[in-house]
This record gives sequence, structure tokens and C-alpha cells, in this order.
Amino acid sequence: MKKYLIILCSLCHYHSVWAQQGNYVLLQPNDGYKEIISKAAHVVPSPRQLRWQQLEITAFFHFGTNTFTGREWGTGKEDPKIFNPTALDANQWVQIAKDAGIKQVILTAKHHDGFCLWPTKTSKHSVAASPWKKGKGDVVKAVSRACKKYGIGFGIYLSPWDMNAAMYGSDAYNDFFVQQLTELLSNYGRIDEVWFDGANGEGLNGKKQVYDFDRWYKLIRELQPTATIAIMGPDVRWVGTETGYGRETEWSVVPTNNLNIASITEGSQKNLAFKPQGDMTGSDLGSRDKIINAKGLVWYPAETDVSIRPGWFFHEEENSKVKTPEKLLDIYFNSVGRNGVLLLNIPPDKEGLINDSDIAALKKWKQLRDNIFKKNFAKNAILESSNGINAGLILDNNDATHFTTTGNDTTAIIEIQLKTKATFNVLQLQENIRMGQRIEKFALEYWDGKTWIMAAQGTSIGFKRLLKFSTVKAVKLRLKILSSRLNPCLAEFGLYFMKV
Ligand code: FUL
Repeated sequence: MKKYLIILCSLCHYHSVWAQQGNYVLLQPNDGYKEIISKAAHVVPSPRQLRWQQLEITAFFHFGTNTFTGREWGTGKEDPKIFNPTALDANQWVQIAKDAGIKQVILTAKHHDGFCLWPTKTSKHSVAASPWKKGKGDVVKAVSRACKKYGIGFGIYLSPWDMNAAMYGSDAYNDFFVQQLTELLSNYGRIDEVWFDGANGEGLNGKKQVYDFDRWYKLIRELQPTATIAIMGPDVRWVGTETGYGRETEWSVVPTNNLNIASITEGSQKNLAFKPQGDMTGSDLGSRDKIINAKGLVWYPAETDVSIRPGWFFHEEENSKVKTPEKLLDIYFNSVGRNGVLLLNIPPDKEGLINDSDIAALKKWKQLRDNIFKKNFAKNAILESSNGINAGLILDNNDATHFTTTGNDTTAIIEIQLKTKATFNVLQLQENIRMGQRIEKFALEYWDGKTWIMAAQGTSIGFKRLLKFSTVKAVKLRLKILSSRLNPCLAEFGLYFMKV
């Protein structure tokens, strides 16, 4: 990888024609329109970003002193003695997550109030000062072990904002934060995601803290090179809302004007580091109009975070406000089905258990998904494309193989003859993102015996796109790829039925 990237970097410095793949590209002042679009289509996820994207559904566990005070944000002045879960069982948390199809969990090791869920050497404000397990407990250890036991990923949320640390607002805080990160990244086995949010409140001394992100990124890359750094980090972007609903057109390749060139020229992608910049909430972050004037383009995919309850932390009075399975299904369609990874928060209660109301919703949500996706009506269909190759690969259940076009064709039509007439109302499409994200517009049509009728249409696809449409009965269909940045590379195609 290293050698390959050295070639890549020298190419992008000395030649404007660049068609190698990496997870970023610098645009040159003399790049023409076509060249920029082609460069964008060649930007691909790094191995850690690809692994993360394939998880599809991940979870947050918000747990800490707020669980016991009933607050969403603490003050940093909480007495550690209030932290006293009576029946904490991390195996229960992780098993419930796994049963719901969740592939990775992220624990709030420290929220803004500064209380640490592990017995840190950096501060007295931790589980070690609590009555839980007589001060001998370690929630980070319990959850990381449960994740290993059940075979799912484990990540940590470490709040940069710390209302308890006396040195917050001074240079010393960055050293303190590095020490906390070092403990978490050294003592708990593999860490798959490190989640930094952007909150940057005032410290006890009234001063604002300047976060030394570059130093933190370097440390994470050194200690846990496979971990993705999310939100205030270079690998995973916040989708821009906490509703669970991503954008209709979601590009994983977006402009960046602050790539750390010094790191890049060291010649290894593992050093790629940049701080997110600019507004991430707009309805369009990566269309042609947006990328054409950029200085650089980067693979920076969207994570869609939302809580199963109104708040991020557990509050008894919200037991009746847990999102319904139907609402969670709609969120699934609009997060995972819109080229995002869903990060669903499931906050454990005061006992240290996932509450029954959340468990019931999660179980039913999983059943709803299983019912829809158990049968792909396109299975064993006969596929034909006059200008494409390997059409059969879109039904092989493998997102690493794909249909593509010959020559320079950026449009395609795939005719689909089903084995028997079927009734369906959900379309699932996947691009092989190892080749980049390319498709800009597509449509599904069916033959009603006389003419072609539009069933569904959309813009971007990316790793996964799900569309619901009015129920169709048909035996012959065609998928039209109407616009693509380069030869489309379609990995998977599915037709499903959902009861409405
Ligand atoms: C935000 C925090 O302020 C919330 O409390 C929560 O942790 C959410 C996921 O990130 O920025």
C-alpha cells in the first residue's frame, strides 16, 4: 500500500492526468471539467472506511452520570457516588444489539461532564470513585469483552469537551486528553471507531480549549490503525441531522480544501488527516457543481446518528416514547438506504440494562427487515445488456463484483426477465464502491404487456440505495443507468415486497 501511494502522490504532484485510486485526490488548476469528474469517480474508500461502510447498522450506548441525574448534559460537578447501576450486564447490551443486526457498538467512555467509565489514571472523576463494584468496575472493559464474545465491533466516544477537568482551556488539557486516549487505545484490545463530537464549551477557568486534533489523529493511527475516526475526524462525516434521515442524493466523495498536504507527502495514506471544515448540513455536498471548484476531493462517507428515544441518555419518563418498529424501519430506509451507516443510540437504564421497551422495538424492527429482505424476486432472473458485461454479477450477493459497460459508455440498460410474475414495491441497488461512487441517475421500468412504465427513479446509489414505490406486478423489467461519472459499476440488484 505504501509503495503504491508513493507512486500515486508523485503522479498527482507532477502530472495533471491521474487515474490511480486512493481515498483522496488533489485537483490541479489546469484540470478540465471531464478530468475533474473522472478524478472524482476514482476516489475510493480506504480499507478501514470500506469495512465500516459494510457494517450498515451500528449502535451507540450513552451511559454515565446523566443516566442517574436524568440530564442530557451534566455539569462536571456530579458526585461520582451517584453512579451505581445495580445489575449492569454488558453481555445483555451487546446480545440485544447483535440480535437486532447491529454490527458494531460505540460506548460513551466520557461525555461532556468528564466522568470516565473506566478507572483512568488521569482523573479522580471516574467509576473508581463510585460505589459500583466497590470502585473496582470498568464499563469500557465489560463492553469491549462482550463485543469480543459476540463477535461485533467496538468503538469509543471520548468527548473533547470536559466540564470537570481543571486544566480544560489550557495546553495541558491536550496532554491529558492524549493520556486518556492512550489508555483507551492500549488496554482494551481492538478499537474499531473513535468518535469525537464538535462541542467545545467553556472550561472552569472560562477559557475555550483549542483541541490538538492532529496530535490525536496521529496517536489513533499509531495505536489502532484500523479504527475509523468519526465526525471531528478524517474518516467518517456527520450526515448533518440527528433525525435518522439522510440526504436523497448522498455522495461519499466530497470537496475538501484543507487536506493536510504535509501528511500526504509523507507518502502513506495512513497519515491522511484533515479536520472537517464547512457546513455539513446542506442538501447537496458532492454533486458536479460542488466538486468542480474544489482544491481536493476525499472519500468522506456519511454516518446517520439518531436515538431510539427522544434523548441520548436514558430517562424513565421516555419509556413510552421509544421509536416504534415502523419508525425504525423508515429510518433504516432513509439512512442505510441512502448510502449512510446508521448509528442508532440505545441507552442502558439506571440498573445498567437495556430497558424492555427498547428491546421490544428492536426485536420487531429486525423482524420487519427480515420479512422484507428474505426474498429477492429478481433471484435467478435472466439478465441482458447490449452495452454491458457481467450482468449476472448483480445477483450474486457479493458487493465486490459488478456489472459494467464497455468502451466509454456511462449509461446502460439491463433487461431483467423474472422467472415468474412477481409482486414487489422495494428496489435495492448497490455500487461496487471499491471502484468509486459513480452513478448519478437511474430508473426502474416494467413492461405492462404494451409499454414500459416507470416504477421508481433516483439519483445517487453508493454503497446501498433503497427505494419504496407503488406495488408493481410484472415479469419483465429494465434498469436504466441514465448518468454516471465513469463506466457504472453496479454490484447488486434486488426487488422485494413490503406490506404497507
Ligand atoms: C452531541 C452531544 O452533545 C450529545 O449529548 C450526544 O452525545 C450526541 C451524539 O452528540 O454532540
